[in-house]
Amino acid sequence: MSLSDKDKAAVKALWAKISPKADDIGAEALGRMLTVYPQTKTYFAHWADLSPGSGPVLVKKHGKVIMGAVGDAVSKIDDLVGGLAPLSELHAFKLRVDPGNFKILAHNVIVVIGMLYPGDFPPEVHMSVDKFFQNLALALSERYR
Ligand code: HNI
Repeated sequence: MSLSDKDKAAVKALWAKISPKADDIGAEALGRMLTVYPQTKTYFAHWADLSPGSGPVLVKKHGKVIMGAVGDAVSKIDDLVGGLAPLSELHAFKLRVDPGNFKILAHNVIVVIGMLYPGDFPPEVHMSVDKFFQNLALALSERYR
């Protein structure tokens, strides 16, 4: 399921369009993941309080961090495994995030892109973006083996 040149072009074009709003997309996607898939909250237990007060502030801050890494991955689209190796290492050995969760977050990001940019997200683009996130999730899972 490797990315074709057409997939790569579609992902880069969409990213160019949406990246100015990456922080908002990240916050909305992370917030939805924590609400809709509450099992993912366990990894953020050290944030202590995920609701009212400080919750949204931390979600916003971390949504930005995650989307920064997604943007970085877009720039390394030709070598996601190599480009994301340090991040894979961190999630595998330090954070110990079950790699199944990468697909859950990717799903939420895709939902939010579709919500905010319906006109830029026809099925063909959706498919290329989905493939990109599948590859990103696979690259992040690399160091677990
Ligand atoms: Ni993730 C920290 C990127 C998925 C739990 N994560 C980071 C950092 C980046 C990042 C960047 C900051 C690294 C650093 O401090 O050097 N994470 C990504 C990306 C994805 C992803 C690109 C997938 C698209 N992370 C997930 C998922 C979970 C997750 C699915 C858990 C459900 N990540 C964490 C946790 C931290 C983290 C926990 C540490 C947060 C903190 O502030 O302590």
